[in-house]
Amino acid sequence: MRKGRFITFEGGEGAGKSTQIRRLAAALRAGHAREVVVTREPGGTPLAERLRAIILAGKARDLGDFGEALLFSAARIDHIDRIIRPALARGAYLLCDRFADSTRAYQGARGGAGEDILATLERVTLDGVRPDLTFILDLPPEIGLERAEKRRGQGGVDRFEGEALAFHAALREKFLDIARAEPDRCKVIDASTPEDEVAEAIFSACLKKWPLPALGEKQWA
Ligand code: T5A
Repeated sequence: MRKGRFITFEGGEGAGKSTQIRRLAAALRAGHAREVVVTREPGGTPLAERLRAIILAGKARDLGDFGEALLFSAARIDHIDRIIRPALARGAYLLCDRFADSTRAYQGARGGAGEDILATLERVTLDGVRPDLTFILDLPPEIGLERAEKRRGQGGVDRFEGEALAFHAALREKFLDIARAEPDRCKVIDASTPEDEVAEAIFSACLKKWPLPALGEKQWA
């Protein structure tokens, strides 16, 4: 029976997901007794990491939005089977950098793969494994792309960073649409504020969802 807590982080490029996952994982590990698992998509297993390398190098671009959605979903199925489902069954906090909402947003942003077909693909792929809480890190795409560029240094852009600004603006709207459609699961966080403020907003939302037991107890059960 599933006992764990599944938290996903979503948003556009350079929104600060990896930074905030590191911070939340450290806070959870310091203060609480549950196991904490940090993982990412596409990736998280050897096979899914191989698919990640192919997709982010742009080698599957010619398949189009739906073809790329199939590859992300294939990677996700392996990730769910080998990492996510077992960790949740052990009772872990599972923090995942991107998940199914990224397919809805990125592969849905251009409208080439219809919403209905992406929803059907998602249902089959997830097979009932859905996040308990999703943070949508929201910021203007210009800021996110600039952050991603600074961090990248001399390296080249990947498959999606290289898309036009209009694509990144459409993505932002897609993520906000998802949050509006599922307000109980999704919390929109203003990611344009300093790192500490973003971390505080995320931690508060976790505490609201899973209140701490009496002060002094180590376990955030
Ligand atoms: N994709 C993925 C799909 O198209 N469909 C899918 O189904 C899935 C799962 C993955 C790509 O694949 C696409 C989406 C992506 O394009 P990736 O390398 O994992 O590629 O790319 P991202 O997930 O976008 O990760 P990034 O590393 O680019 O961004 P993060 O993790 O959001 O940002 P982070 O934490 O690395 O921060 C970026 C920089 O900003 C600074 C950090 O120090 C860092 O230098 N920063 C801040 N600066 C100022 N203020 C703050 N509050 C800051 N927070 C972080």
